Amino acid sequence: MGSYRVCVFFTRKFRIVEPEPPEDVKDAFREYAEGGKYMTAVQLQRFLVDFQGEVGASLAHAEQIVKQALQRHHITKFARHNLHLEDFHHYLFSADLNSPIGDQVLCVFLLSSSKCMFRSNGGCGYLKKPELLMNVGPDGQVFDPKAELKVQKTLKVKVYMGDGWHLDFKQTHFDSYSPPDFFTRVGIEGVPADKKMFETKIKEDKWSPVWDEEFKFELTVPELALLRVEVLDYDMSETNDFGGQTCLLVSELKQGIRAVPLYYKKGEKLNNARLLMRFDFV
Ligand SMILES: [Ca+2]
Repeated sequence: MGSYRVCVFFTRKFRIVEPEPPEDVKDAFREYAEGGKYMTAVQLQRFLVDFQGEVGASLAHAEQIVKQALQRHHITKFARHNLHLEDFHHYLFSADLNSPIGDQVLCVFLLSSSKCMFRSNGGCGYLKKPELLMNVGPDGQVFDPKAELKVQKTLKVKVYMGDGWHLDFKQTHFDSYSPPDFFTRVGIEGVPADKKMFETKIKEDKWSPVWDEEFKFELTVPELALLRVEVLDYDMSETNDFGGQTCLLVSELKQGIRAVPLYYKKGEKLNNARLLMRFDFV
């Protein structure tokens, strides 16, 4: 009898509860669907241009997104051509459809060596040196990262939520008797003045943590700034367990609400684990 009860308890503890879309997503849906129940491709296009900063986003592109976002429903016959709030959220939280950077430059931070590896279209490449480093002043002076620099850009980074770990890891991978206790580290690697690291709160016993926390980075040399993101499972008695990481070139970062895929330490992509984040330059 006793063991039966324990078993039931575990089942309950391990159940995956899908969090609902964050308020920002609901607000954006309300605004761009103009109070309606569905968002049309035309309204989505306006969202892409205004909110996501994708100035060149065409209607055809928006229609393509609607099609892809609806694919999960397997609607065939009476296909609808607009998005429900859940579809809109699904699109935003899809690492395949809504990545935070272009295809060309994706860099993965290798914690062990403190080096950045850049992947271009699946292959490996090296980042072109920012022009700043190649410019030589009229008197032959070169860029000095230690000189007093003015803030050029402020980057606001919001970490809404995470999901997908339960598909990439065993139930007992992080903690043996309960779901993981995830928190996210968000930081800037760059010139000394720009380096900074923040942490979200720890969300106990959640496979799909919701943080909704915002951090601000004042950047003096945004050209050299890398945004580092790392998810960890907090453990009181041992070292925290690694839950994925990424490293994004700030100059390549797309504004707006984005799905951020995560990588293992050696640079391989986690199939499902990802974060929903927002980036804004002010
Ligand atoms: Ca833990």
